[in-house]
Amino acid sequence: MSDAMDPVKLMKQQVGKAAADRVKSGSIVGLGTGSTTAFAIQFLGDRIKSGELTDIKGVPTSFQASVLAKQYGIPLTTLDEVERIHIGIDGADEVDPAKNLIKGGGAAHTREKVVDSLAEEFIVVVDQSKIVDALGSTFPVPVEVLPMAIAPVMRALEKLGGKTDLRMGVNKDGPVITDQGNMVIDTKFESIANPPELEAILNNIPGVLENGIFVNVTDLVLIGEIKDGQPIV
Ligand code: ABF
Repeated sequence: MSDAMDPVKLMKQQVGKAAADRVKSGSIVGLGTGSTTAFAIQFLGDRIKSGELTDIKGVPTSFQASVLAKQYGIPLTTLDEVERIHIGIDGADEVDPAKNLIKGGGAAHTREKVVDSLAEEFIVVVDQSKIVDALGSTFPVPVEVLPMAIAPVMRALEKLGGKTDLRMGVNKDGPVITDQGNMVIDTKFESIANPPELEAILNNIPGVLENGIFVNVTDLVLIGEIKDGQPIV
């Protein structure tokens, strides 16, 4: 099967397009990270190129998002220059029934939380596999940590009942380094009964920059699935 025919890829494309279609001319757009959002960025660029969308500025959540935005011709701005973000589009690793999220599989959750939480309308783009009954069912909570505080933060996370793993790069020859120059401790909890409480507790550990629990941020979840071999949103 050729790459273009891969139904999962087609489904991500459709979800990304559905999100990009909701952007209106004159908007400041939060540009998320990950493979699904990458399609939204591509479709936004297509709409700008065709002249259908005008006066768009993007606020990237990561180096990856800014590279893609430049590649697809989306003008960028920063939070120093704009007072509002009209619409944000981003992926997630888990989504619970209250639309709370676990994010950070791409190690970009610190900037994502800044940008996503400022969006007046925040849209999450995911496939069906990311929908869970309760956060933490499948995915660990990514915790971004100052490198000099890795050991004490790991001990503090273990004391809270988390199973910790310093995230390593694909070749396992060194830790993943975030866009801010920090490291990520993936922390698996048996269950997360109270996401807002755990989010606050984790961020209160000295040395922690941000964790991947996102509460009360999401307005809309666009879910892609494959039915009878066909991708649908
Ligand atoms: C970012 O990319 C993350 O917060 C999340 O971890 C991941 C989702 O990526 P994908 O769309 O590739 O599954 O949004």
